[in-house]
Amino acid sequence: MLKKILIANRGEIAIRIIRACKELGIKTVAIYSERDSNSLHTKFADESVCVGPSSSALSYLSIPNIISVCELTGVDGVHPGYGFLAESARFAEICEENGFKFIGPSPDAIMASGDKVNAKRVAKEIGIPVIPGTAEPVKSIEEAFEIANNTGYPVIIKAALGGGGRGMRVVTNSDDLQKLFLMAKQEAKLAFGDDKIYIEKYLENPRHIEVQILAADGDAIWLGERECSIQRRHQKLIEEAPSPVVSDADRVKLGAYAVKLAKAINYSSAGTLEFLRDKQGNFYFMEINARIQVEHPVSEMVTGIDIVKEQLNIAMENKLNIKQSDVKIKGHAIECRINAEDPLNGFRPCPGKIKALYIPGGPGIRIETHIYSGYDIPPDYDSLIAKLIAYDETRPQCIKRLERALSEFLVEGIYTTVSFHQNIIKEKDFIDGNFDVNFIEEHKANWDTVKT
Ligand code: MV4
Repeated sequence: MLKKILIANRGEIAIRIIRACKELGIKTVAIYSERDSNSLHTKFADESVCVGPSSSALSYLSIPNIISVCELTGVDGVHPGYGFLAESARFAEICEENGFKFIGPSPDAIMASGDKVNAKRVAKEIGIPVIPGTAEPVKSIEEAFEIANNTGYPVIIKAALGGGGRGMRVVTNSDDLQKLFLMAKQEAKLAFGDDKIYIEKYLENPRHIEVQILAADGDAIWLGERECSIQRRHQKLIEEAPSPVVSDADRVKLGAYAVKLAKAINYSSAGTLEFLRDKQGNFYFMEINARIQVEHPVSEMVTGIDIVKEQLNIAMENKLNIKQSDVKIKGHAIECRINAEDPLNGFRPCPGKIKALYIPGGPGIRIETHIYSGYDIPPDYDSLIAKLIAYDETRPQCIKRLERALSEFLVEGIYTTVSFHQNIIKEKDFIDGNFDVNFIEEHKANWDTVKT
């Protein structure tokens, strides 16, 4: 039983978790940095405790400070949200060692997911398609040449502990391989403390499609996919469910892959499996995200399942209370991530005071945000200020609803990416569902609200 939990996060996701707890009768403890003393999550929680100065490293990432607050307030669990300590196997382990239930996967499952080469090897072993290339870390330059010659150029070099686009290098011909191989190794060592790297065939113009799962005690179910190809510099901007290009047969196939892999690594809690889809429509498993994700609401809208409540339930009962046959995908949902950034100035972050605010509403509109009129956005953290989610029966209706809600969104005092989203959803290729991960790069020249 969870009577009281600590939320090791801030912003909209801390509020999302507090809301789920309130509805389940679980008491909440918020933590905050000195800079966040006026942040909304501190007001919504039953208790809130300062864990350090503005710097994340000394507050939201300080394991000793957070564990001290757990002890001080007598919680029996910790929800990490996303980012910060969400995928730290060490943090999950320390929580458990001190008797605080970690509301997420086990340390072993976090580690198995965090090592991309390992996840890929396991996937391949159980018959899930993976991108051609190495199944083991590449040790020598000779080996790198052999793999690249076998798959053919271009190839991509990735860090085993990278993910999310960090530490990647595309190699277009054999002349560049040695140099980029050594650079990638060095960078991986610096960024991730581990120089393990691997090589894959580079897929041109892929789509990023991910599958939401819930798992507990050897059991797992899938909740459909999310289309996440609309992104800029590896930051997702728009996510939707279902994907405009995934057929019912594909969905069942992807779901079966996801469940099989979740069981193979004994995964528990909510998680996501990322796939790339090539131009021919083939799917390849890429990596596992061992956390609740920013874009989870679109899956919630089309399934009617509260994924955060399910995470809490799994942590309490160590079993799933939903059967696969209960999961039905209905309607269409699209999420826009609204950032405090200036699209006319290279998406420079724009912290500062919100002078006036109108938050859209009406039928089929859901907003996840921590901002309010008078709130001073601190410069120290992620620039996400709101998620606008539209839901309707069909994709065309959903786009019209989203357009209507974006036009109602009023944030004065700072620059936001609302206008940028208005540009995106007006593009014919977006409306037609005809896009891939290069959509923004290929279309931004058409938009008068964007300068990079
Ligand atoms: C790739 C790829 C093409 N071929 N791997 C970027 C994020 C990281 N998770 C993997 N990524 C990619 N891996 C191969 N073999 C292209 C990307 C990629 C990408 C993937 C998903 C979403 C946006 C992307 C943007 C650029 C490149």
